[in-house]
Amino acid sequence: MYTQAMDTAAREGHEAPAPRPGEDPALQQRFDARIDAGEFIEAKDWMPEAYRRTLLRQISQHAHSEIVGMLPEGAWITRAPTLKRKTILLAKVQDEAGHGLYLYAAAETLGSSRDQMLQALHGGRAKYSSIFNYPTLSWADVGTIGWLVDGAAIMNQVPICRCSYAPYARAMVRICREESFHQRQGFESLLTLMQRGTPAQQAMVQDAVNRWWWPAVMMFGPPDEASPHSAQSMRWGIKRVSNDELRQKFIDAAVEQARVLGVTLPDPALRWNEARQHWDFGAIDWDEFWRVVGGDGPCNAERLAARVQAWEDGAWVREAALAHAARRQREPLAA
Ligand code: FAQ
Repeated sequence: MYTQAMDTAAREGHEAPAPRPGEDPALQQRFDARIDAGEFIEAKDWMPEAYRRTLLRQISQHAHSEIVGMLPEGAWITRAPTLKRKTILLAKVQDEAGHGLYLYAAAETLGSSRDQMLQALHGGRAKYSSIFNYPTLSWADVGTIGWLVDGAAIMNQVPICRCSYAPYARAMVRICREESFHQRQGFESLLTLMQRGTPAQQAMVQDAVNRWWWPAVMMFGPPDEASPHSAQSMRWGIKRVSNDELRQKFIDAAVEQARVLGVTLPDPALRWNEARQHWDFGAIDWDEFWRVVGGDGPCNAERLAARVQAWEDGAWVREAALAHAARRQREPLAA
């Protein structure tokens, strides 16, 4: 279900941007031909500056999302209802940290340092996914994040395993395998609450689904016609499937899963469309999306403050690691 075909929407009609001053048109043509032939680009290969910048923007935003994404669920580690659930949640949050590290490492191959990327995040200049600016109010939110947020993340990320930039594509293979575990543990946790829980626990699940559904639908980004980067990113094989197509695939999958869980999705306009062979859905509140992306969501300030605090609290660890590395260089046997 989450391994949709990674063949791509047509690239025709998207012209490559003109070479920038100083860029050799012959190199540009060779690059375009490699992209058209479906070849992967490696870190040391020539690439247009605009391609490099687009990748750096997307990969660093993605890395920040994984790291900030640890916070909403992390808040429940001390309150997980059983030791089993606590262990699973600890492992999941730790996985997200690992994803952030693979992605920062992939972004570093494009010439930016981790410090620069983190400064951009901490200074409010870099984006991360809108979804992590919503609060986790109950235990059911943790299962719902696994089901819907990881579900949306996989839908979006499986096609990136075939991104034209090889270091990003390689990082995504492992990330997608782990995300798919995350999605299933979330679904299983909700299923347990729905099938073996009390009416109050079932109501808690429905309440969580009501709050997370629309933010999850928004995760795929603005509609295609309002997405400034999509056309060029599709042309370059960075994006393989459009925002709207992925959103539709996600909704189609989630409707059936909601039926199995026994929860209602909070969209009265959801209706099967026989002609389209897809579920029609209601209007998305794009004002809310842009408000949250712009910094004015329920938890933006709290999330950023937590990341800055963690960075400051970790300063002594970084200093100690650097001092240790310097000592090993000076005295190789001292380790
Ligand atoms: N939130 O022209 P487009 C996860 C921005 S990881 C905030 O369509 P693009 C794992 C966009 O950056 C979730 N901003 O842009 C997990 C751009 O702004 P800019 C993250 C958004 O790049 C689970 C502007 O709007 N996943 O969940 C959002 O072609 C559970 C115009 O948009 C990724 O990052 C948004 N939702 O397409 C962790 C996947 N959507 O840069 C913990 C990789 C759009 O011009 C717990 N990224 N914007 O200032 C992508 O696939 C793409 O970057 C998109 C956006 C699809 C997100």
